[in-house]
Amino acid sequence: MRRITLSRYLIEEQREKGKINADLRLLIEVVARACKSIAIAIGKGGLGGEGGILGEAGSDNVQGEAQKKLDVLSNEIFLEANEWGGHLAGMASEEMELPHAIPNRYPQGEYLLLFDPLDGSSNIDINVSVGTIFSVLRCTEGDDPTQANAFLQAGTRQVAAGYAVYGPTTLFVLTVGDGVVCFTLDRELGSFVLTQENIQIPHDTKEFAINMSNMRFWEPPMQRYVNDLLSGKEGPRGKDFNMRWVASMVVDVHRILTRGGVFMYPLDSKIAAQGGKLRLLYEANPMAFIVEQAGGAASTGHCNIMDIQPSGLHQRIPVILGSKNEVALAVAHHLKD
Ligand code: P6P
Repeated sequence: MRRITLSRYLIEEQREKGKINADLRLLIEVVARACKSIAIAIGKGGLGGEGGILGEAGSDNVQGEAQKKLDVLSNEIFLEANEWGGHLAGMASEEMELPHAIPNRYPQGEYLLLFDPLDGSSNIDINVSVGTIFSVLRCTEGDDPTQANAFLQAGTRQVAAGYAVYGPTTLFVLTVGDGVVCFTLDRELGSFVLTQENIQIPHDTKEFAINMSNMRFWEPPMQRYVNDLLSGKEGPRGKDFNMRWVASMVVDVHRILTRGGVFMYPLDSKIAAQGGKLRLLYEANPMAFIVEQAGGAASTGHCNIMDIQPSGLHQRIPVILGSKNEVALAVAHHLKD
């Protein structure tokens, strides 16, 4: 494979395909640089700073979830890296209730950056891979980027999305609407190098990802669908299935991008009042954009995720995404009811 760095890939997407402009190219490069900084911080684990950077921060985020020290640090890294470049109108994060306004001392750009700075952070203390998820929108003319309303745009309006995986290797997966590419951090160079291009998710699969401990709380369609998977060869599917659940969405989605599968976090009666577990704007939408660009599908069970008109910055929704024929079968169960 050609040894293409992220910078060269972005320049070629801009110069030869006109897929992005200079500001979006700068935005993505700055996001990738912030992910490198997060990877370094995570790599220090218990060695970083006084008493290490593992463990609880002693605060809760807007979701009411106990923050890890690295949640707070990763959020700060993203804000500091992105606010001065002149490419952003504003930022929104899982870790902050309200949007982050670009300080007046810096110029403003046309883009809105939404992110989950450290997804799967419950895995940090047990040294399991975690990641960062980001989504890019344009600020609509006349919208106030300091207000949540400017960010409440359907996923189909995303201009770019991606994630980083902090694992045995540090990966940066990206779409700018021209397919999905994956870069691997060359730690000697300090650059992300293209290692997979035109990623395609197999349309069928024998592997599903879901937190089975919630089964008794699911709605009937999801129970029926998963029971069919569990029935295996003797059941209506006529084949056996394997199950994986890392509890880091970025890792479960990256496995699906790599070898197919279906990832589900359905409604359950414990979280029905919240609308689901995963957040629409900075988890479900960016992952849906990536999965669809890789030939997969992403649904709530009742509609395509990217068609949803958001009602709130931290809105949660049920998620079924991955191999498109498998997603279609899960959706069919929901449409029967
Ligand atoms: P559970 C991580 O907290 C996260 O938001 C996703 O990354 C992951 O898929 C899910 O929650 C795990 O949820 O209920 O299995 O801990």
